[in-house]
Amino acid sequence: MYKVNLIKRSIQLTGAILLLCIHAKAQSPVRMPGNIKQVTVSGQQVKISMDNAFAEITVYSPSVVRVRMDKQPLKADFSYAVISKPTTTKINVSQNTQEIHITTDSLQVNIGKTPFSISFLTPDNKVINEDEKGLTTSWINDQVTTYKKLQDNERFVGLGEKTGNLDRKGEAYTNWNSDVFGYAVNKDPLYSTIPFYIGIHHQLNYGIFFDNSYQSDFNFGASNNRFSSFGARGGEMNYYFIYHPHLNDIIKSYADLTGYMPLPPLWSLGYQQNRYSYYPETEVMRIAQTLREKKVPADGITLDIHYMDAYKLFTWNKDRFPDPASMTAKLKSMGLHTTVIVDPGIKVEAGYPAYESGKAADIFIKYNDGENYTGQVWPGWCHFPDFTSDKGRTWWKDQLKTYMRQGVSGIWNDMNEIATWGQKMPDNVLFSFEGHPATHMQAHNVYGLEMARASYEGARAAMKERPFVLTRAAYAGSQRYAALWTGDNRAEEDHMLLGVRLLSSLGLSGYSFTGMDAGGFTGNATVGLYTRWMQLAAFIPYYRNHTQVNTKSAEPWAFGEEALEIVRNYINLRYHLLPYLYSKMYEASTTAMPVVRTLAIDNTYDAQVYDPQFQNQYLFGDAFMIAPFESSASFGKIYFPEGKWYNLYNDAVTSGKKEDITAINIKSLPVYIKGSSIIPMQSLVQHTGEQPTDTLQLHIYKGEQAHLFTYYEDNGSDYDYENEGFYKRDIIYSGAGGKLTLDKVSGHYNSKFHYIRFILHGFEDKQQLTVDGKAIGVTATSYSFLSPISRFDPQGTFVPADSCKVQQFTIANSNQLINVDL
Ligand code: NBV
Repeated sequence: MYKVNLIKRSIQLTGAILLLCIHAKAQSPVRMPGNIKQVTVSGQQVKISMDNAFAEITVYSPSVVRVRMDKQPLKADFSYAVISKPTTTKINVSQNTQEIHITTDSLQVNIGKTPFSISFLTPDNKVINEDEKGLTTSWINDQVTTYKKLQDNERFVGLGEKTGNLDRKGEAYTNWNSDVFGYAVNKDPLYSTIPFYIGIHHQLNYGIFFDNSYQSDFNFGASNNRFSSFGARGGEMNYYFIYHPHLNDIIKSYADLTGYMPLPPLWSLGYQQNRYSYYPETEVMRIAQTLREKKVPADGITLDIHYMDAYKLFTWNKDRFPDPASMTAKLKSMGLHTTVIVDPGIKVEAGYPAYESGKAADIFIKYNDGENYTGQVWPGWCHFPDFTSDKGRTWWKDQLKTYMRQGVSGIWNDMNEIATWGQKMPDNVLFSFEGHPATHMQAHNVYGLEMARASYEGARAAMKERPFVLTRAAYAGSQRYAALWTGDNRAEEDHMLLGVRLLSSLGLSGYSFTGMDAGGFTGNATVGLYTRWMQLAAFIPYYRNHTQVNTKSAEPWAFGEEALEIVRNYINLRYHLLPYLYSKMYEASTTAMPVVRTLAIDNTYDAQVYDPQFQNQYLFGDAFMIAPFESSASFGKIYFPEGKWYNLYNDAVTSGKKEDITAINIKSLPVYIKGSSIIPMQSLVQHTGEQPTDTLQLHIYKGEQAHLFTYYEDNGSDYDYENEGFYKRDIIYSGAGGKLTLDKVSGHYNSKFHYIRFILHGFEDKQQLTVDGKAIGVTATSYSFLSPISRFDPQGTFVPADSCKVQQFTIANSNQLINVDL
């Protein structure tokens, strides 16, 4: 009996222990991938099965490797962001019991087998990035996260439109496109999702693009000292690892995956006057005439929601705008292009043509029971087009044609997060996702991207000229279709400075055509803040002044005569700089090198550029360093990175790698030119349709470094440039050697400039120099980038602006090689 009992007990005990073990294992709410069980290599791809997960590692190029993982076998591949396929790359794959080893010419990938973990190394075995052992990739229910070891002194930059410091170390962020009216300077998330960041440590840089459209979370060592991580609330782990020694190449590889911006129409780089809202037509015309009378150069006027009849999309309020086509024509004859706002909400109203035709075409997003989703926004209760279906986009493109027929040149996509009153669109609303239905949870962050796509493709198809398309919400890839502005900021000093960082971060994230509401959207700017912000925005690609309904007027003349003079000076300078800016936008469209360039791109390992007191400084293109300060500042501390820097206004030189304190006043924004820069400029015009004089001014700044500037010109309006209808030449300054070469021109467009005036800064006084071996006379003159200002003179006469002592000479422009010995 006793024996039987003992046996029974021990059986019970073993059972209990066994149960406990099973229970403990099954109970961990965090699911790990486990050990690798099977490996299949096919071409550039390694397929892996693990105890609890599946993975696919694909080499896209020597520097780009994609990692996909899921709890179940991987589904068919699909992305709204990525438009490229792997390029044929020489790789080598080997394995032993411990690990799989993949090598390319630029990178080694080591995949640990027991358990799964991945690390990326340079060819000479330096760790660039590695999974945090023990955490690697895991799932909590449907949420998937990858944890990377936090490297010593690691920095993180990018992640698109994100508040906070340039270096994001210690911060965490969420991506969920949100309508954030009058957001706080530390608000997160804002309107767009660009899940791409760059990590920097030990003189190594890498990029990670996490392509997952669900709500995603990034942690750069916030509340922990162990890892950086990225994860999403659904979908698969799907990231691209990019390694290059230089940040610009990392950004370019990201653009190779997600696309480049199209070359914008030249007019969209001119100044654009906005307000919520200009109406009726007489008011629009008054603004247009005042711009011209007051000699404020401008190229665009934007119509906000009040142009519509009761906010109904694709309609005009006929009392306010009786004949839109004739109004846009009148504006065009004055050199002003019209942009109209479009919101995705289509009012549910019997008889309203857009509603009826949308219903008939069955293009609205729906609940899972098939009923159209109805949400409330400007016009009242609305349905929303499904931009994730071809049918939805085609319907939208068709509707847009009305605007194009009426002479509209720009489409401004607003509220496309999707924003609805209450902002909580139900999760069980379904989107087509190109025929593979997805819930709102998966589709939310790409809705803005696909709306921008439909608007771009629609406008492009309906007009001969290039359209201007603007968007508020975005996902990675939106740069292919639209410019982006940073939404409803506030007329406050720290918002102006935050705006600069948002644009710098967007630039790091492949977005070059960006801007912000200069002057601030909510509230009323002080005269100083308005003036400073408008100066700053002259050095931002999308130059827009905008303000909220019921705020004070914010046109350049609304802040008094002095502010007008100063602001006009900078708008003038912007127009003088159009040949430079257009060339830089061309560069961005071909290399993704941003136009608002944080100093971290060229000075990645210089700790000073991340210092919060210097982090707002940026380069506009490659030549201008802008130092933004609060408008009330009378002194500012500036950091000059390596190189030689000229004060824009008087050519005073500061050598690099040092801080300097400078006196600041509101009449001029602190701007410095990097030694060796090449800056093409033109004479003043009131709009881009007006011809400048036929002389291109080519400013050359003496420096030690060699420098190449690609000069680019075309007709600025249509697609002829796709058939070589451009005028392009490399201009090379040898630096120390003192030689300047204008390479042979490529393309068959005739430059508008028949002469080139060389304006030399910092060169010795010479009476002559040689061009193509022939001596040519040089004149010493003074040169001012700004016009005199009356403000500082109590007598009312003009006080001359600061000027630079330069040397000038002019030659006839020729398409052949031109050699100048400086
Ligand atoms: O359409 C009105 C505004 C627009 O002016 C602004 O630029 C957008 O960001 N729009 C938001 C709608 C809501 C404003 C409170």
